[in-house]
Parts: sequence; structure tokens; C-alpha cells
Amino acid sequence: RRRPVARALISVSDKSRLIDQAKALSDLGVELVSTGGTRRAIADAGIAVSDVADLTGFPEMMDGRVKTLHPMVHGGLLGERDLSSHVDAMSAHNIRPIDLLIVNLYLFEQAVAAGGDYETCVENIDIGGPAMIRAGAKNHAHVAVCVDADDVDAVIAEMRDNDGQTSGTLRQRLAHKSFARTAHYDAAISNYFAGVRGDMAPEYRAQGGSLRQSLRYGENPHQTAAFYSDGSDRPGVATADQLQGKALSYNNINDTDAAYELVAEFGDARSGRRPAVAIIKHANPCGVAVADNFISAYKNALACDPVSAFGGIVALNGLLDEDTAKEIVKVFTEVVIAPDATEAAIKVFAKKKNLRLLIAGDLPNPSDASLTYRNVAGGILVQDRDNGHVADGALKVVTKRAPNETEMADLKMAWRVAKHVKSNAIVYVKEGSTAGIGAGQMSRLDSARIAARKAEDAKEAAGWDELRTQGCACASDAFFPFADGMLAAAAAGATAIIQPGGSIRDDEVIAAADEAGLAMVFTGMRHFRH
Ligand code: 93A
Repeated sequence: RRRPVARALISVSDKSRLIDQAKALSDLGVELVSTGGTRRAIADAGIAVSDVADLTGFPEMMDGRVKTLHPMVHGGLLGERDLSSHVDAMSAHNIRPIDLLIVNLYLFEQAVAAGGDYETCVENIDIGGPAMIRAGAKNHAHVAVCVDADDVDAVIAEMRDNDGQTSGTLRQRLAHKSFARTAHYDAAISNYFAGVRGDMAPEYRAQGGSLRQSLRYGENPHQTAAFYSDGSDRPGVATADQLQGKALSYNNINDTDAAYELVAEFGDARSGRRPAVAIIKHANPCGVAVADNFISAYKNALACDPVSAFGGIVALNGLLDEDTAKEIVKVFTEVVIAPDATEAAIKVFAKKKNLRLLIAGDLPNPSDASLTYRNVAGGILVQDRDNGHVADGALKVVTKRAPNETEMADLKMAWRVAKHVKSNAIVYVKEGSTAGIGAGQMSRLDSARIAARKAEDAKEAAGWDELRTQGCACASDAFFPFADGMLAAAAAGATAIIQPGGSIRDDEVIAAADEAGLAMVFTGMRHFRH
């Protein structure tokens, strides 16, 4: 009882697979109808095709803005073939069914990515294409809709095996994909306006994105997963070039993002900022250092917690050089990401087949505004990205003793790192290197103790005479509710503390700091990260 595919409407901006597929359909006896440019391309290849303008009785008008928006098209897509009232309407108005729709939309995303001006981008908003896709997909009981050339192959294959018919299973899958495509397309348009207007209002933000990579599995092997790009050109793991190594896993992507966002806090070493290296495990830093060159920064970062760094992610804030590359490959490393790398450095990695090397071109700007999303049961939490930055002038010394210059530099670095450590975060820094990091604990006191234990392990591993925490600076991502966490840091050797302040017991905490001879600075800003 099923109708074979008798008539197809083809309207495509990306015409790369058009001719082969039009030829295959024509050979299968399908009548082709097309819009202006698509029709010309098909006709030029010597394949029979009619013009949609002949179907509608209207010429394409207003620079193509109105070409398929017509009852002859939409009636043919939407009419129920087995509903007598629809069949009657179709015959009364001479509307013939369209069984197959092949559309890819105006290249809006590409126009934005290419930096097109406002008018160009707006003109690239497709109206007729999504309208047809949605119409055909709604009527998937009868119509097969292809928004992707690979799906045209699948349709042709089924037609060849089934006397020109398509299966309900395939048409339903194509409908599912079609609505995902139009949703992503509209999200890209909405997100473009958010960018143009500089208004990231969470209430207006459409999620969307385009598939960048299907992943082998998610956080665990029994979870399926995929990676989407959000259409922005923000430098990072979603836009970087992977020069070598296995495909990135879900956890790799998450950790690489954490590493690169952290190292970006230190600016670009190619424009005069100090070389910085961050090593990440399970989305938390296990070592961060700034130094005069990358090899020292890497060694110092590694020394903070060499055990955890095994199988880690390494991020640099500048040009990765050969010597540093040689040092990195001594430790089993999953991913290395940097804005750029020398040819010699790239060659060093070539011997390590599994190591994934990502070149991102640029560093993300830590002050950029965007939104972050998180799922909760039955909902999505949306918030501004934490792009908060405390200006030097806003730092307030609250103790009798003010930090000296070295302490102040280490305090600022510890504060930068703490922003990227899961709460409760305690970060010890000594002379530009993290000396101990306590992450993700339910009690701040525990984080302070863990960070101190890491410092002891590091001393043991490196054979140092002295703990790196001796005379270190300590950052806490949120206020100390009691003095105990701060005093644990002091016991580990910290002489200066940076924290937001704002506890009802601030007075008690400040008095305890004075008593212990600590210098303490309030930021007035909290950096929770969960
Ligand atoms: O300008 S539109 O929004 N108005 C329409 O009526 C319409 N119909 C199809 N864009 C429309 N299309 C789009 O034209 C299709 O989605 C496709 O991307 C493009 C194909 O145009 P051509 O065949 O002239 O190259």
C-alpha cells in the first residue's frame, strides 16, 4: 500500500554531493523539483528537473526570500495521503505530494564564523528551508526529509532494496534529526544576536550547537556521549586543531578545557607574559607554575604532585618548544594543549603515538562573557561564566602586617589558581609554583590539610631539604568560617593568606591571623566552583 518515492524537492546551499545524488534519484524514476540555483546545477549536469516557480506559479522574489513559501509546496509536504479530507483538498487545488525533501540551509553559521557583516549574516537566515524541513518532518508518516547528504544515501539504498519505498523507521529517524537541525540553526541565530547585542541574558539564551565529534563513550564506558561546538569561535578544546594522537575522550575534553582555561589566566607568553604551565587531573590542577621559560614552569608544576600528574593533561600559555616537549614526554601524558608549538616540538611528540597534541591558535580571554549550563533532574541551571577578576586596588589588607612583595605576587597567583580548583579549594604557592593543592572537600579544613600533605609528599619525592610550603602564600576560594582552616595553612608554613572575607566570624579569623603573625588580604569576591 506504500507509495514509492515519486517526487522529490531539492533545495540545497551546499551542493557538493548534489549532482551524484540527483542522478541516482532520477535513475530511480523520481521526478525532481528544485529552487533556482539548485535547479540550474542539476539541469547543467543534463538531469531532468523542473523549477519550483512553475509549481507555485510565482517567480522567486525579493532576492530569493520568497521562493518555496507557497501552498503548492507546503500542501505537498503536509498533506496526509490517507486522510480523505486532505486528499480532497489536494485534488481540489491540484497539489501533488512531495515524498522526499532534500534541504540544507543557507550557510548562516559559516557566514558568522567567516566574520560576515551584520547584513550578510541576517540575509543568511533561512526561512523557507526550515519551514519545509519542519513540514516534511511533521508528516514523516509519508515524507522522508534529508538535512544531511549521508541520509540521502540511506534513502537511495532503501529505495533500491524496496521497490522505491522508504521505511517508517528511517523516516522517523530523519524527522528526529530534522528537528534537531532546525533547533540548532535557530539557536545559532539567537546566539549570534546575543553576541551582537553583548547581552548574554540567560533568559534568552538558546542552547543548540553542532555536532563536532561522536564520542566512544561518556564519563564511563556504559554512557554514550557526543561533543558539540556552540558555534562561537572561542579558542579552546572545541576549536583547536588536533595534530596527533587517538580521538579525544569525554574526560579528556573536560580536563583539557579545565587546563586551558586555567593557564589562560596568566595571559599569553607570546606577548610578553611569563610562561605558565598547568597540569590537570580529573578537572583539578595537580600543579601550576610560572617561570622564565616553559621547561622550568613545567618542572615546577610537575614537582607539586608528580604522582597525580601521571596520565594528566598539560596546558601552556604560549609557544611550546622542543626542550619542554622532551621533558613532557618523560611522563605519561594524555593531552598537551598550547596556542602554538615549534616544528621541533611537534616532532618530539610524533614518537608518542597515543599522546594527543592540540594547537589552539590563541588563548581564551578570561574576561569574556558567556554562559555555563548544568543539568539537574527535570531542569537546566544557567549562569554567567565566572569571569570575575579582582583589581589590585580592590585587595584589602586586614591584618596588622601587610604582605611583602614576594608574598603579594604569590597570593595573586594562588588566587588565580584557586578559581579553577573545585570547592572547597585551598592553594599554596611559593615563588610562582603551587606547593600544595587541596580540592573538592566538603570541609575547608580538610582541603588545607590535604594541600599540606601533598607538599610533604612532594618534598619526599624531590628530596628537598625544606617543604615548599615554608613561607608560602595560601588562597581560599571562599571565606574561612572559622580560624581552624587558616591555622592549618599556617601550620603547614603559610605566612600570607588571600580569601574573600565576609564571614560573620571575620573578626575572630583576623585576630587569629594577627596572633600567628600572618598577613591577610580580602578580595571581596568568591570563586566557588563545583
Ligand atoms: O530565502 S528563503 O528563506 N526563502 C525561501 O522561500 C526558500 N526556499 C528555499 N530560503 C529558501 N530556501 C533555501 O534556499 C534552501 O534552504 C536552500 O538553502 C537554498 C537553495 O537555494 P538555491 O537552490 O537557489 O541555491
